[in-house]
Amino acid sequence: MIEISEIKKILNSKLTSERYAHTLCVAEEAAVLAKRYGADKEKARLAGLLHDICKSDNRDSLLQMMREFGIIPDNVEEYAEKLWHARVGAAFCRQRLGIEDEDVLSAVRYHTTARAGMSLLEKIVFLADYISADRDYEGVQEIRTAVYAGLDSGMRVAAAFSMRELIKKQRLIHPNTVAAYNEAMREWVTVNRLRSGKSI
Ligand code: DGI
Ligand code: FE
Ligand code: FE
Repeated sequence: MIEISEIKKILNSKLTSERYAHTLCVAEEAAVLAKRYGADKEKARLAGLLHDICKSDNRDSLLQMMREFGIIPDNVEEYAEKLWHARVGAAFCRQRLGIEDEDVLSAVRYHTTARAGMSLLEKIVFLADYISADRDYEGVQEIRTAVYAGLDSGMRVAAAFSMRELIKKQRLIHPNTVAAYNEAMREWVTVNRLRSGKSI
């Protein structure tokens, strides 16, 4: 198993200083959320550290790694280059760092789009990325409050925020992003129906 100190050295050399600082904040937040919500703290810290490992790579090296790792962009990824670092990052962790923990690898892979049926660790990394200490975008406080109220409310508020932002910016929406939103909302709609006494 690769040592954390070795991983930090690699991250420090691959990432811009701002992105490296973000990575440390996400690792810290993921560990806090893991403790709060009963996940493995060290796995959460590791996945948080690794989640943006390929974020500072340029387009050419991302394309090169996609070829090398056999990643074929789907018909949304073709039009959304910001999604590439997550899939390439997970493959990099497996192929170059020898990370074998599938839950850690999929937390890296799905940290940008999210997806339906996420594991506890996947949700924790996705949400930690949204609310880490370095984040100061408008609306972050509302998401922090929702995440600390519960993982389900966190997923609902974060998924809805993603959808609004993507539409506002006229970007394509990945099917995994839509599936995560629908899953988070389905439960909410059901609870509200039961509360209001409606059957459908
Ligand atoms: O890497 P970070 O900046 O820490 O954050 P991230 O990996 O969550 O997001 C990277 C970008 O990806 C951000 O600008 C939002 C965008 N994104 C997330 N889901 C989708 C998406 N972009 C498109 N086009 N479609 C998506 O479904
Ligand atoms: Fe990212
Ligand atoms: Fe990130």
